[in-house]
Amino acid sequence: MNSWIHIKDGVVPSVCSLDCPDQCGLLVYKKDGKIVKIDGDPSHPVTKGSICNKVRHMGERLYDKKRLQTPLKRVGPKGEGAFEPISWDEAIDTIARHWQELIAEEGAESILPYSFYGNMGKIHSEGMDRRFFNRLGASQLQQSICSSAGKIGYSYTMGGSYGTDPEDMNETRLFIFWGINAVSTNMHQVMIAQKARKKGAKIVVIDVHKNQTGRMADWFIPILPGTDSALALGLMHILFKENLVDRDFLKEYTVGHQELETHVQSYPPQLVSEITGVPVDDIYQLARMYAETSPSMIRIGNGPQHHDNGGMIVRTISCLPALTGQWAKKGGGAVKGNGDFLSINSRALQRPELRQKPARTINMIKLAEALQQTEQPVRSLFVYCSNPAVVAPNALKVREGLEREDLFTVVHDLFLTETAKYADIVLPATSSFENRDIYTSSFHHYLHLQEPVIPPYGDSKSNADVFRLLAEAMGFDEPELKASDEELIEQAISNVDNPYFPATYMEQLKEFRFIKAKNTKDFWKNLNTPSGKIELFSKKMEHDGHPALPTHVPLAEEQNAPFLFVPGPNHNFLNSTFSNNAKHAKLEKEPQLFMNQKDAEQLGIQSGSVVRIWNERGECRMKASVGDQVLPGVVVSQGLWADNRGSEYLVNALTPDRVADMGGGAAFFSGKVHVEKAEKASGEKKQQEAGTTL
Ligand SMILES: Nc1nc2c(c(=O)[nH]1)N[C@H]1C(S)=C(S)[C@@H](COP(=O)(O)OP(=O)(O)OC[C@H]3O[C@@H](n4cnc5c(=O)[nH]c(N)nc54)[C@H](O)[C@@H]3O)O[C@H]1N2
Ligand SMILES: Nc1nc2c(c(=O)[nH]1)N[C@H]1C(S)=C(S)[C@@H](COP(=O)(O)OP(=O)(O)OC[C@H]3O[C@@H](n4cnc5c(=O)[nH]c(N)nc54)[C@H](O)[C@@H]3O)O[C@H]1N2
Ligand code: SF4
Ligand SMILES: [Mo]
Repeated sequence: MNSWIHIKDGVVPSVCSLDCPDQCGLLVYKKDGKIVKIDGDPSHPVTKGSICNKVRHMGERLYDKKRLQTPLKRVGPKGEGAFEPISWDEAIDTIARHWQELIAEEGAESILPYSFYGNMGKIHSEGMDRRFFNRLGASQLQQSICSSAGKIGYSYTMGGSYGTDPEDMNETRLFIFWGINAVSTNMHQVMIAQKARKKGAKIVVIDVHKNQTGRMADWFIPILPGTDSALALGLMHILFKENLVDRDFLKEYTVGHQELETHVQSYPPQLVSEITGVPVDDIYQLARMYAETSPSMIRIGNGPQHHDNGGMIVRTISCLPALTGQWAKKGGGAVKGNGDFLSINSRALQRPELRQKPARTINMIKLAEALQQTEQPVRSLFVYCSNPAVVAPNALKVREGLEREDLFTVVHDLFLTETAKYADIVLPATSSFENRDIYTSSFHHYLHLQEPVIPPYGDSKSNADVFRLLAEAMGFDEPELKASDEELIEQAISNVDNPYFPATYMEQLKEFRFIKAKNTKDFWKNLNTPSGKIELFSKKMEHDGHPALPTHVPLAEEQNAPFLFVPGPNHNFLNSTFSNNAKHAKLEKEPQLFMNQKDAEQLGIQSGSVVRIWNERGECRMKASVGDQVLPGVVVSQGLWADNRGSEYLVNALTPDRVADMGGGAAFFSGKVHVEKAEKASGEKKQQEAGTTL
């Protein structure tokens, strides 16, 4: 296979590995063997040479002085960050010895792998690691933190993550960005919409926060958090009542349209307006615009599904395109995710048969609880591609768990993250530019090959290499645990049981680097739902304990605090990635709490006032930004910040670890908080005293 490692000076192709829908094709510029510039690959059919600022500045992260170069062992209290370097031999031996003892005394289920998608590469995020933990017999992790509620909700209607092809969206006349901050989180979707807008297309944004995406819209519709099902049902009410639906399409390609028509009579615009905060006239106007403007596509974001009722919200919104027959129009429909067009042979990659007996599954949202349970306790945690001390809900409780003296924690990462500070052993990870891997996008329809661009940094090792070493140290001699990255790729893309998967062979991947899913055009005519059709009425949902028809379900009642708190991601970080890199933190400046003028006046808060935000789970401090960006009763912050200023920006100190209605998903945005004017940010005080900045 190719490797660009030995090219000292020149431009080589690559792909972005971050957990972002766009999955951009990249060109990496090398000088004297180092990466000096990262740019977009103009030959990529969707991302077309443009990339975000975060990755433009990726070099600062790759060569950041704080990047880990050797394994470390802890020499101070957990959480403090005192470590000293050790060799790989010592690190791997220490882990293997601990695990052998634990397995003998308490069983392999006392070991919990904790990972997410800090690197989206299939081989390194769900390849050799899975084989190893299957063979070990460790507890399994339900990877529910991101989009699982929405994915399940969408799948009830559409049978999986299948939606409109972004390459057809130049035809689209109406874009509805529904709970997606696309300017920050899906920039190529915005570029496509902006281009269509030049030909007359309209962009509508429905969000709880008028952020940069809302400001770019032709029409911004503010909505109360967790009420989107009601709005979608109100739109359906009008579409049926005014006979704006495509009855031929409904008859041929859906099940349950008659039941739905009767059902939505109980969502009249007046009631919907009271639930959602959207004026009655706007509900009528949006319904008529949706019926009259075609093709239209709804880009469903992750925001609405980070609520207690998030699965049902996405389930409900995903019924809309069928009502007006949008699926039959080029550039019409919806996208929640497109990942299933390129699902690979995950059985061949992960080898579930290596597991000798079933093991429990722990939901990653419930990490705090899992670390505190005394019956069948978790006694060892292996964290990779994730930073739970910052990103997991109820984060102070997570940190309490990580402090347990009887918990043996290993963290594999590029940096000494907040989580790594609690580890007994820290292992240095390569960046994706140092690895070989394959990537599939959740937005466009391309499979990518990544070949190594630079050699491993310092003594760092890739995820797959670490698990190969651990397998050897544990005395596992199955050949599956010795396979090379290239063999893993080969297995992952061979004999794929997916009609859309391109007949891809290594040679083609090497030649073209990105290959498109095939025959996706009329996917909606033959779906993976029980009926094969678009299911407006779903028996499967009923069977799973949900209403069979789309329904508005109110948020769980929390404690008696006045504000719903929506702490989403920000522009310059990728979840907590980059929050520890000076360049990106500087671009982002500091987090703010957006609040409505009316609420602020009552509390004597002005823009720039430092506010204390708290509930029974924890407390945060940041500056207020007062205006009309959010509705009364709602406060919004952006960014998952590293502990640059103590933990005062740790928004997950406040978030609930309740599980959403579907897929074991997270309810980050359904928590309630109190807000009051504070004296000064405590970190700011400390910084002023010490005269330091980040
Ligand atoms: N720059 C940047 N890009 C990223 C990320 C990042 O951290 N930074 N993270 C990546 C990841 S892992 C993901 S999952 C995606 C997430 O990206 P998005 O899909 O954009 O999801 P969020 O930003 O979580 O939320 C989207 C919007 O939903 C709004 N919202 C919250 N609750 C509701 C609601 O009840 N109804 C409505 N209508 N809107 C609501 C929020 O105000 C926000 O503007 O982005 C990816 N891309
Ligand atoms: N309050 C609030 N919390 C949220 C969200 C929110 O909107 N609001 N969003 C949620 C969502 S959608 C998501 S997806 C999660 C994301 O949560 P995480 O998946 O934990 O994402 P990151 O914070 O980016 O952490 C990824 C870590 O992986 C490391 N890493 C990168 N590449 C590799 C590699 O190849 N090997 C190893 N071993 N490590 C690597 C990075 O250095 C980084 O420390 O956060 C969730 N948390
Ligand atoms: S983070 Fe997203 S937009 Fe930025 S380069 Fe990567 S894939 Fe492209
Ligand atoms: Mo995510």
